[in-house]
Amino acid sequence: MNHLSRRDFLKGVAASGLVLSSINVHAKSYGVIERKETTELSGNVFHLTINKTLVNVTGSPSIATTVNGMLQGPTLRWREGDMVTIHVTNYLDEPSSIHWHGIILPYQMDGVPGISFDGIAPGETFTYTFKVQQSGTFWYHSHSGFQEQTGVYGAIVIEPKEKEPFTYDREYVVLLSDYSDEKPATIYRKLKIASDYYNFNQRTVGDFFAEVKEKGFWEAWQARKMWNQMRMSDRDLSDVTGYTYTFLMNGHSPSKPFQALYRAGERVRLRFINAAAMTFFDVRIPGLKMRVVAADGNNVQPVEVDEIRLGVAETYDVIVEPKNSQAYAIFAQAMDRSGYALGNLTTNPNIYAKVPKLDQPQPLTMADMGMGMHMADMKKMPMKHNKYALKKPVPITQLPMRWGVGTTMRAKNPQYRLDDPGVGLRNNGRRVLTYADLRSLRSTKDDKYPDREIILHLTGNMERYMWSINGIPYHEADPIRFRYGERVRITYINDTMMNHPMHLHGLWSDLETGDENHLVRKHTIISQPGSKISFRVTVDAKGAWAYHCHLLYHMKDMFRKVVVT
Ligand SMILES: [Cu+2]
Repeated sequence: MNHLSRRDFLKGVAASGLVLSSINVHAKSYGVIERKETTELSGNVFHLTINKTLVNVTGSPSIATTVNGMLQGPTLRWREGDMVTIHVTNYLDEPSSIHWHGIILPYQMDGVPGISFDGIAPGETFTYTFKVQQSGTFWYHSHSGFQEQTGVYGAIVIEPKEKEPFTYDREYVVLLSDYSDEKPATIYRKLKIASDYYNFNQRTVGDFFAEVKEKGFWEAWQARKMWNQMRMSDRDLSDVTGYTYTFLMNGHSPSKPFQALYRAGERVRLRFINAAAMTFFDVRIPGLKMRVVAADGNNVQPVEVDEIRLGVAETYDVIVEPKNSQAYAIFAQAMDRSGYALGNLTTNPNIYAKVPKLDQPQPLTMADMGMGMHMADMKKMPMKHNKYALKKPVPITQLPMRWGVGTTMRAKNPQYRLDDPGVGLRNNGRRVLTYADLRSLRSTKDDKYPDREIILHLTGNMERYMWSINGIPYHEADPIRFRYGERVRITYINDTMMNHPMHLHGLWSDLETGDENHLVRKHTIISQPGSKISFRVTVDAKGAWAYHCHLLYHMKDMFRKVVVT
């Protein structure tokens, strides 16, 4: 029930002149519409509406917020070089917005309320218009409140001006998301009360004895002691899990999987997009190799893998060549193994692939806590951190830092771990894509060398579910200032036990993956727990930009405004 604030009440009195009729003042509602099938829209001019929509994702009805009544929203197909105009009308009872994730555009068109524009008030229309200067797979989502969790997202496919360096016969968007019948505000409140509310993977006494058997009592005891001292759990992989989430692929729950049809002999391009609020997905198609051809919309040197981890907001394009008219499962496990999204790649929609079993969840290691290498982990994980160091150091700009109640965790010995597939994917017998595998197709040999470096600590207090950058939450932080034309190297030190998918708006992030001549261009970079990672930014767009962790319930505080002058 909406509660009528005193201010609204008085406004109503003034407007109507009658006390009795003022009771209707809050009934300003645009109603609830029925869910429609997701479709594709193309051209230069688009009309989008944001509506409350009745959906049934989990078996019981709930109210989602959607674009054009679709969960997920319509796929927008643009052409590189075109001017596009998008009219967005907000039929919610609260402000809304659409942000075009990874799209290079003037900052006033970026769609972040409070930074790019004022947001779209209820009943109002905002018109976005900009020139499309890139191609590939991207997505859009609301940047207001928790609307992204409840359905305001969709795919963007941009056709390139020039021929692509690969060919295919057919393509599908494969957009992954997480849906809950619980209200996002309720989820957030529960996390604030108990950060492990949704985590049912906690350790048992039996686990400890299994560990003793494997490692010997002393080592097992030491490891447990350390975790306890840090008041952390090595089973805390995701804040929000399959306990409340249903994982969707193109809006389909696993009980009625998304169907991707193919004909024998075809090469199929799959455009994977992680549009989830909180969930990292590990994607594989048992029986098929995936040839990765693009990361975050940018072409890379092709690499064949069995499995890909998609952090929240990342995209990967792959090409697969299914054989023998078989049915294949497109299997996207949540990182904590509490559930999966599912698709069926098949020649016959009546034939379903066998669904693989969920992997066993793996605990975090001491390396994930930034405690350097445990002997047992050392054997498992190749270390080549020298490769990731800057050849010639540059001046470091010191930014304000606050250690205290908001920073209960600290990585003592953070390492570059670009060749680490991450917790849950190590030594699983499959070829898993890592950042070290990514090389841009274009040469970056002649790109400007960094002028300076900034170091950002990703910080938090897990028990109190507080998140921040350099120990300072957004509402207490000064903007980060960049000079137009400079090239900045940014290094993250992740002092927490969570993966944070960090997204810098408006400017590309050129990730140092170990090959100086082929830095890979991304818009979202996963910072692994307890690790270090560096990328470079050419500051080529003036204005104010948002910069934040893309986990929806971290975003409010693990956020900065970036000002380019
Ligand atoms: Cu985060």
